[in-house]
Amino acid sequence: MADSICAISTYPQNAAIGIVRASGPGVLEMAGQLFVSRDPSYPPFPRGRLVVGSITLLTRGRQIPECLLACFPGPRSYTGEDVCEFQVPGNVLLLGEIMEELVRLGCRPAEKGEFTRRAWENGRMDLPAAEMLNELIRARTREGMLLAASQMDGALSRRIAAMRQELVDLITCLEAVIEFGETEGVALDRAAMIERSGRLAAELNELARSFSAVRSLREGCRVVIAGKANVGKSSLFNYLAGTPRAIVHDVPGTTRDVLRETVEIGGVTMTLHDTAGFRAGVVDGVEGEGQRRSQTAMAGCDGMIVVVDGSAPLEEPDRSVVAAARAKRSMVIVNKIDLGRHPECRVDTLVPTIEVSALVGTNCEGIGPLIERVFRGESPAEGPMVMTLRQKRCLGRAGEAARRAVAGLEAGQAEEIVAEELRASAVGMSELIGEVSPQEVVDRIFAGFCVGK
Ligand SMILES: Nc1nc2c(ncn2[C@@H]2O[C@H](COP(=O)(O)OP(=O)(O)OP(=O)(O)O)[C@@H](O)[C@H]2O)c(=O)[nH]1
Ligand SMILES: [Mg+2]
Repeated sequence: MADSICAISTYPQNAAIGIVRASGPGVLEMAGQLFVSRDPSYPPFPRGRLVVGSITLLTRGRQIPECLLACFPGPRSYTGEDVCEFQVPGNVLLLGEIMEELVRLGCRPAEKGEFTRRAWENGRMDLPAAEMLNELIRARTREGMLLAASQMDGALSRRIAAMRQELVDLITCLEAVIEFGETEGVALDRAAMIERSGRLAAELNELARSFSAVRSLREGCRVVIAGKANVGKSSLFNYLAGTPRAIVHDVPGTTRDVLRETVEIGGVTMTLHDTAGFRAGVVDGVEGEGQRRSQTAMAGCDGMIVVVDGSAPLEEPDRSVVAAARAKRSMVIVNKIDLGRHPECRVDTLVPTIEVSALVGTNCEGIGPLIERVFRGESPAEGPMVMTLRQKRCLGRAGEAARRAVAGLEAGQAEEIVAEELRASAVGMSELIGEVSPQEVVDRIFAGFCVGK
């Protein structure tokens, strides 16, 4: 039988309210020992209702007034076990004292995510829903938070379970042919089999694709501001960040480290990266290292804002940065137009471009709408979506195996081999919904949670 656990579930900082939670055998009795209800008819405490009273710190012989207690007898509780929650004035020392009392009465401090792990182990929640809960807690963008919330209804697991049922049917057909093909003349309808497994593979593929569509919504788009040295990247970075975060200086090669600032522009959440400018011939020293960091940032980003100096001819570093940007979502800002427009500053017309002066402010109000147009994430379709890398990998394995099965069927491979691939696909699906789940995978998932969740 599981032991009993307790944890401070609120952020460990003095606040209006703090919550200590306990789950496992005996916690309702412990609550009865610690909590004195204002209403003398309790305990037993009513299910899920907040009861007003005080907490007795038994070791100190003191009463803490203005406390609330909620009890949830298992199995209809968050963890599936008996659960109690104390809501108390949010002093960290007080929360610690309550923890000590609970430990003295038989609880042990919970590990990260242990409440939710128990919920999963007791069938109160499937693995994707537990992951979504963690995404919801950890989301850094509003869109990501809302998306995670919308994914907690178990739709992904239901969809996967339905697909796996279809796979099982296909495998059963193949097994019948393998078993009775020769003796009883059971024949395989290959065309139908190809059609059905092809549809499954396509569906898996489509689900896996939803991962990249939701990623930028969830994490915010990573956008690098790049270009030649001294063109005004840091000036624009500061303008967009709304704060003089980066040093602006007339000496080329001012910025060396990559500076990051998360901003919301026109409803698009993004993390802007200001980078060291490129200068032909500079490869060594601090500036050379800065340029290498710029290259790394450019390689790893989702989108780019290229800045060029509109008052000067386009040079080599400009051209290669524009070329790198073409492979991504990107836009060009032609800066310094207050100094006049140089006829040889012709930018690739395929990339959306705006001409501004960061110094004077000319046209800067047009940057936001362009950013919105270029970097707004695709709105993910309705329905189940894949939101964690683990889920995507499981889907990837399931999808690849399904595609191999289709290829095998088309190439006239033996039923045994095709059935093996379909079984591999089913394993990927089972892993995704957590029915087959290696210990270390589960450990890793719950280690990503907060203590107390
Ligand atoms: N005339 C004019 N000067 C500008 C404009 N934008 C920036 N500058 C000036 O250009 C110089 C370089 O600006 P920064 O923003 O530091 O340029 P940077 O691209 O970050 O430069 P590095 O970090 O060295 O690569 C500064 O003196 C700015 O004041 C502009 O629109 N017009
Ligand atoms: Mg700079």
